[in-house]
Amino acid sequence: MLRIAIQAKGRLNEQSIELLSEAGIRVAESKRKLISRAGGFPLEVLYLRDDDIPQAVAMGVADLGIVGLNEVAEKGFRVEQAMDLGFGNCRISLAVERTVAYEGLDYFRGKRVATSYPNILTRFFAEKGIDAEIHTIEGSVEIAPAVGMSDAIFDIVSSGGTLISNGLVEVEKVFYSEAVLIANPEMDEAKRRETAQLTFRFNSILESRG
Ligand code: PRT
Ligand code: ZN
Repeated sequence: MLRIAIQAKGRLNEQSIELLSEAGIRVAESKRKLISRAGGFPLEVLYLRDDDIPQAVAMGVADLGIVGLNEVAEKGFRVEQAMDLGFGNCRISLAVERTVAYEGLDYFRGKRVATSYPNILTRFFAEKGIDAEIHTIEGSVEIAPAVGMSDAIFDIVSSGGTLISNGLVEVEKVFYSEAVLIANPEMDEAKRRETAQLTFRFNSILESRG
């Protein structure tokens, strides 16, 4: 039987459950349970924090996972990217204070940038030959410039409202993300066949959504 890890609570939880349910898979919404047996498909659902999903799938604790591509790219665990799921769209962007006269990436040389995505940002700056100071902080990254902790931030943006209300402007869109289905690379043949049935159902749903 396949086991899929989904976010226990948060932005991706509801749409993950909805996708499964549209695929004819009944999933308990009980967020207190760590694991539950689905109805309508030979599947177990494991409820985790999104941060832990790439590792759980890489280790084979779960065969599959639904998680933001941003988490997959940041964590760097070896997983297969089975399909894009068309929800949870966002980007990770560099933003500076409104008062800065921004003229390009050179601005970031020697600057302090606060982020929860240090690996993605390190790769980006290395590619562009920018030497900046990356400060990793968990949560409330958007307040770092105002409190003097950083000169800029690298954070998730969707509507842009959070940046505006913190006096920041988005200056570089670096990484585009959406929810993806990831798979353990060492699944056996039987599990691969079950996964193919699942992705077939998911693809039909995404097509009908248009
Ligand atoms: O508890 P757990 O660790 O599981 O959850 P979490 O708090 O780490 O993540 P959660 O639930 O906030 O987000 C889960 C995933 O949703 C992310 O990893 C992204 O893939 C995706 N996603 C899509 C977003 C957003 N949109 C988003 N807007 N994640 C976070 N945000 C934040 C953003 O950081 C900003 O501060 O929402 C705020 C508002 O954004 P604006 O631009 O709409 O104002
Ligand atoms: Zn998280």
